[in-house]
Amino acid sequence: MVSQLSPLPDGPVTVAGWVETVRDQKKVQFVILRDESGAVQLVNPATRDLEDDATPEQQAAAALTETIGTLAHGTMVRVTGELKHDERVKLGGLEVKVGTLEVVSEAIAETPIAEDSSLDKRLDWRFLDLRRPEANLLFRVQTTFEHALRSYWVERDYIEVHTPKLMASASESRAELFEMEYFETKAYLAQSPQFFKQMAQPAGFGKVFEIAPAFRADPSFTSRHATEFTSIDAEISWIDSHEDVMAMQEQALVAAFTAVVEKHGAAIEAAFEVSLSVPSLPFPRIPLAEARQIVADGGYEIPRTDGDLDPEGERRLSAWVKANHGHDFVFVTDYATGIRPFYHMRREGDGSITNSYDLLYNGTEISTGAQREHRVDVLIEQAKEKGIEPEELEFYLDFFRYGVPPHGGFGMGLARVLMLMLGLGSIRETTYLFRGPTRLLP
Ligand code: AMO
Repeated sequence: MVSQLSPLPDGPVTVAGWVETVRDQKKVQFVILRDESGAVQLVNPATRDLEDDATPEQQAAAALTETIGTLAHGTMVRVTGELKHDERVKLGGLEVKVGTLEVVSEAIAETPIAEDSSLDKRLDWRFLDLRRPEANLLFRVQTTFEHALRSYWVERDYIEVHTPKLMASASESRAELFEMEYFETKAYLAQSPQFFKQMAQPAGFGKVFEIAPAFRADPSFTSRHATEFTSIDAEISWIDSHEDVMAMQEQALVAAFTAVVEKHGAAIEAAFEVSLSVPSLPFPRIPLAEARQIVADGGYEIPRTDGDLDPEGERRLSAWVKANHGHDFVFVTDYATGIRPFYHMRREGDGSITNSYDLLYNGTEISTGAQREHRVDVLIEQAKEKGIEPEELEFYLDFFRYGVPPHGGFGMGLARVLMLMLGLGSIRETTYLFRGPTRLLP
């Protein structure tokens, strides 16, 4: 690894990676060699125009010069040479004088993408796009973030579940359902592990989490929607209200942000010009009606008629929270029954409000959570009210007929968290391979 060269003393080394650039001057050649850990300058005194009586060494040197002169960007090479520490060298004060250079895998000379290529073009060539150091860092941040969440839950005795992604029914809006032939019947791709993470509660699992794909047949092309995304879900038993779910989620996020800041804070600042800090506890909480008023007072009329915030409303609310509470996160609570799914528990004494919330981060929704309705008769009524025939959901309703503790949980989009954490413009950047209405390749 290139990064392992630095502490080595001057002397013989072997290093491998891909060619970033070649500067082929008359008397000397410079190659920038990169791997995922960094870049190093290779140097080779050029040997050209040999006399007829050239020695075998001179012929080998001329062959090396010719090889280096034809190296295309991206070519994979293995090099042996002499390492020299020299402060004048820009890339980390290191230089390797080439002894031998083996071309391990040639690259086509014309690279299909450049720094100024459109995002769509870069996604066409995602494996080349991912060679950018910032992209590599991004997925290291993702690894740390996910790992820290897993650790947080595992240390607290959660069980990790893997729910099926082939389903017999919708769990969220039917408008966003992928339907497929399934032998003699139809199947649907899971929009969320919702039903099956809830199933863990009557199963006596108590606390579960899952990090897995979710699918939405959403034809939108916004910067925050994908047709397949990684959903981080958790569900816990014996809660008093959604407040317990929010408390668990904010603590898990603080643990994950702490890990990311500790491990990558400086690199994130250098690559993305974002000074990431660990959010303070508790995150602010604002009921939806109040949130709408704050946005209205700020001079923005939310065009949606269903009572929810729209993306501009979310941005404005977050800006207000930042200015007034100094916080990047805000829980918007108390969503109206009309804009929530049938399985959300409604407020005791006020059926127009649910025990639910959305979590906004840097201006965008990253998560939805709620206490679930666990009383089967109430659940059936709420399903009917939303136009869902209880017969379609018998398997789910059965979960609530044999004893079930009060419970709740949340779902959170991984790519959205990363996009907002690193100040990037789209989840297309923060998804390893993005899937949208017009993208199934690569
Ligand atoms: P919801 O539908 O709000 O809730 O989804 C939860 C979170 O998942 C992410 N998300 C998406 N990310 C990318 N592309 C999409 N098309 C997309 N749709 C959703 C968002 C969103 O906040 N079952 C509930 C969760 C629960 O109550 O536990 C649910 O799925 O970050």
